[in-house]
Amino acid sequence: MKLYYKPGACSLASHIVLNELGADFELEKVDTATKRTESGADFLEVNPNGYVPALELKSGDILIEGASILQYLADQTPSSTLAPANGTLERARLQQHLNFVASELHKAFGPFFSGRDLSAEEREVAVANVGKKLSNFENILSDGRNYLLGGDFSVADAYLFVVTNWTNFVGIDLGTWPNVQAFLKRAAARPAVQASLKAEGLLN
Ligand SMILES: N[C@@H](CCC(=O)N[C@@H](CS)C(=O)NCC(=O)O)C(=O)O
Repeated sequence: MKLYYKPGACSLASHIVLNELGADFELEKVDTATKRTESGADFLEVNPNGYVPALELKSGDILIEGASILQYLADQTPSSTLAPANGTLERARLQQHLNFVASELHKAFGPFFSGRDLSAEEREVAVANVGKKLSNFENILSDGRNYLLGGDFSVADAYLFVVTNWTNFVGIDLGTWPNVQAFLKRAAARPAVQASLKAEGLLN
């Protein structure tokens, strides 16, 4: 398998899950501005939408969309605790969290990554919007659970980790969301997370 990624981007969640599973995989870095991969290939031939993550399977099939890739990877090892069995309420709950991270929290960071400087007012609106979405997870984690589904780290936690970690890059203080802050620290300490951050050049 080959994961097309950009350092620190949402593709990091798939990278973390590959490492959590101990999977055999290669990485290929993508410059999403030029749409070229590090080997010089045209990334638009891999994903015509031009964004990471994209997963190339041994068969040559390409899977895109982070939430699909994460679940596909977990399902390759049914004994793993990264995703509950298909058809169960727990699996639907996992999908609820994945969808919220993708369509609500991830998208709320859009203004920060627009490539232009935000005015003070625009920044205030964008920070408030991220905060509103973080509160969803603050509430879920407020019963003392370690991870979104309860005890075990799941693929939704990998995605939530990556996106909440962006608060460090855009200067949002997580002090208002102490349970999310503790979650971030807990997830960051996982060996698979550390290995992925290191491989993407995000740790010294
Ligand atoms: N709907 C896609 C969105 C992926 C996405 O937003 N990727 C970003 C990085 S986090 C990207 O590659 N942006 C570069 C671009 O769109 O040119 C998914 O959920 O996988």
